[in-house]
Amino acid sequence: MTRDLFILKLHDIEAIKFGNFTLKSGLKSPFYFDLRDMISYPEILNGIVDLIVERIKDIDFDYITGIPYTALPIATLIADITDKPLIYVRKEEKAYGTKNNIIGKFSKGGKCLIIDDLITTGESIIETAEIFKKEGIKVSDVAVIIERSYDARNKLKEIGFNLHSIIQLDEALEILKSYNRISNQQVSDIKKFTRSMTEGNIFGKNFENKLTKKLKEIIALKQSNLVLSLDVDNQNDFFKILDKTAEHIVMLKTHIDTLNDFDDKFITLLHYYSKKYNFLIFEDRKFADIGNTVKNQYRQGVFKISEWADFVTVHAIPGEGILHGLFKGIENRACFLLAKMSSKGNLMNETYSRKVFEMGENNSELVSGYIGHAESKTELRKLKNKIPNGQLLLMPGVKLQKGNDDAGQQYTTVEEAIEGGADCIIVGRGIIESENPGETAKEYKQKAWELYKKL
Ligand code: 5BU
Repeated sequence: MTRDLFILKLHDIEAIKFGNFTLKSGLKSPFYFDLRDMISYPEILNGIVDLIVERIKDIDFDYITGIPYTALPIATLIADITDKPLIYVRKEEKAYGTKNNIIGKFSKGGKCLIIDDLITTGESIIETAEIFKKEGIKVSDVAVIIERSYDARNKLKEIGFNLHSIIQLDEALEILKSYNRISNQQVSDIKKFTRSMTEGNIFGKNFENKLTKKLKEIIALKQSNLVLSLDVDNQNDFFKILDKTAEHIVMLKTHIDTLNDFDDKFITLLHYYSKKYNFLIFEDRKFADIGNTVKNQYRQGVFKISEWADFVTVHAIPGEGILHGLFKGIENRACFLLAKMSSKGNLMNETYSRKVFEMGENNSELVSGYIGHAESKTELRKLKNKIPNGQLLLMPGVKLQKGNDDAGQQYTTVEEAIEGGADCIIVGRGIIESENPGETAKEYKQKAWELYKKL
């Protein structure tokens, strides 16, 4: 079987899929590989075995192994053709008896060729090689079917392993494109995605800080994308509404300086609710001064925001000094940068938003995501596509119906927001001015979650 035909067949059986997939890490990927079912198609299985046998014919090795589960049957067939003994590492550690983690007969000093189906980070290959090493088995060559990332090759090289791949991701994309299975746009989206994964997520910086992760966990756990903006002027109304809505929200957004009767008890009660109902606290302070000033505004004064708010909002306009001023010496806090406001005629244009994303990407340990708004899902999607992987898009200016208020606020619908790529919707008056805020919050939550699940 040729490599072209092999890739086309993988596409036919949906072992290679294109669309919008959420990976285990929560990242959204434009493509997905799952080669597990390949073993049930004899023609494809034989095809790949032949391609691997051809690829490894000049390599010197004594044993062969496949990483369970997918690569193990493949390695078995190759062991038969090449007449080499098969050994493998058990997937679950043995709980009793001799701690024999390698199955099969081998002698110390032998050299083992590792086979795997996909390589992304190289972690599972390295883990397997370590187990072999402990038992005196050497590894210097690794053969994989699809090489998804280039950094893995370099990483393996650094530790003295040669990687032999049947096909690299870019080659597979070219083949599929030449047979009109995917468009030029899809190819460029996938390349953009893998580039940002390689640069940002796997070996170097992780664009997902601890608080981003926590928020994503709460979203998944509470099956909600709802952030409530509880803009009322007194504690009594505040806690009355919170009591009815807390179970539905992932984050509570405050404008602490609009409360007429703020006192320390407010913070104590707010914390009680956030623990009881598992939501994060987000003070929409919109800091916008030089680093030294925001440092004091954040820590001092009546509100001492840094002591109680998990997140704050920050304007990128003063430059990144604002982030360093805010968070220096402070742990477990992060912010959302304002990328595109919801108010009519705001001056944040595309170039500005792009620069904001750059600043957020360079400071991902402090920036969990962005506030962005667009009138339609197409426009919002354009914004979303520029957001670094792992960071979030929160959208204000959302109501059940489109419209405006009399002070420049523009509303679009839950559908436009979620289908355009918002990870959370920020809703204020749509909920707090309703007759029954608890029921309305539930309605927003369910509507958003239904749409979000379908993406
Ligand atoms: P509303 O009642 O749903 O319109 O409230 C929206 C909230 O979100 C309100 O607290 C605003 O200050 C906040 N907001 C916004 O509406 N638009 C923006 O671009 C940003 C914040 Br940033």
